[in-house]
Amino acid sequence: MSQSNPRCGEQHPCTLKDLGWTEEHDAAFSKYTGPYLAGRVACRQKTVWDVLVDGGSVTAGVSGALRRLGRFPAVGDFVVLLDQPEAGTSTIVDILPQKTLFARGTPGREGADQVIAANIDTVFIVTAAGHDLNARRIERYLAIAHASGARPVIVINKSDLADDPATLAGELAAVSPGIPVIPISAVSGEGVDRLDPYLAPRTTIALIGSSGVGKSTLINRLMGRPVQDTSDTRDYDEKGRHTTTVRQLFILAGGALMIDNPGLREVGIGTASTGIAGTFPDILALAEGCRFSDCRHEEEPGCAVRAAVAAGTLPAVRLESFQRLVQELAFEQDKAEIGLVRLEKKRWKAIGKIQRDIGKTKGR
Ligand SMILES: Nc1nc2c(ncn2[C@@H]2O[C@H](COP(=O)(O)OP(=O)(O)OP(=O)(O)O)[C@@H](O)[C@H]2O)c(=O)[nH]1
Ligand SMILES: [Mg+2]
Repeated sequence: MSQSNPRCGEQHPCTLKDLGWTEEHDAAFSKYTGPYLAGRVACRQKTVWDVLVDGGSVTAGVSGALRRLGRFPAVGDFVVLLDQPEAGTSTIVDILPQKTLFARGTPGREGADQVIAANIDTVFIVTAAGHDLNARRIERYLAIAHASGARPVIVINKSDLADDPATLAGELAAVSPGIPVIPISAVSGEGVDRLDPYLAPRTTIALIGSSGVGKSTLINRLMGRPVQDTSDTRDYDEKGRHTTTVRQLFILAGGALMIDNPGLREVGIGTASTGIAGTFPDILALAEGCRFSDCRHEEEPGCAVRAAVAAGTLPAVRLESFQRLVQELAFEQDKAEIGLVRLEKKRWKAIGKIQRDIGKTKGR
């Protein structure tokens, strides 16, 4: 199958409700009367968006007002369209409130979290047996998944390549207390039915993970036909070869909605602290027993977390990982704050200039 077709939203038999529309959306949309349509963003192609509407799809641009505000819809967003069939155009004029917003920090950029997708119920963090399997990377993915408000599930793909998939699952379960860890093979189909409980109709699942772990292969299996290109990992170079280049939402036969994403190269922790709390509940529970409530688990006396490491009940690497991510979060939050201060300064400068201009006009 080729990805050359620029329109990626397909015709479909679904109603808005089938696409995940709820009573809250009804309430938010009720202020629009006239030639307005509601829909859900399936795909973004540079400057146009494919939007699924009742029974079909339209390609739309974004209104000047949204553009000026820097508000661009993400895949999964519910949007309001100004439909002008006579002019052959549709324009997105509003983005309805988001239930969850899945974003990742973009290292090196000032306080800008990059939105991956909106209104996600479940995130499948996909990894693969072999070199991709890395507990530390999974902790990062978990942190951004928890911060989004969506429920994370870890999927270990390519279990056909592992001698003992259960052992791999056990390794990852140790760094993800309370999170389901499911080994599957998207190629052979082994274990894929264990994903069924997360694929209820009208729920939205996002697939994230490195390039080449088999996200698109899994979508193709769940769709029952090849809707996405996949590529042999032998073609991948050091940086990974990114076969999927645009995010896209698919409607599975059972009625779930699934978003395929390009592989992520860097996973910044972002600026939300909730993610770390969700990812390290074991460390936070231990920290309750520390003598000082602001214990950093470094040199402080009476540290219950370091005591657990010394007793062998908490792996030292997990504490290191926690400390590294906390530091990174503090750095990202500082960066975001500095960015805000700069913006604020810019704003005051602009206001000052406007006031001077007004003063000059008055004097004329
Ligand atoms: N052995 C084995 N190979 C698999 C499995 N799933 C996917 N692959 C192979 O892994 C390669 C990469 O799969 P893709 O589905 O393109 O990976 P992706 O995660 O979508 O990659 P990007 O689009 O670059 O992010 C392909 O050659 C697949 O055939 C599996 O369960 N077992
Ligand atoms: Mg892909």
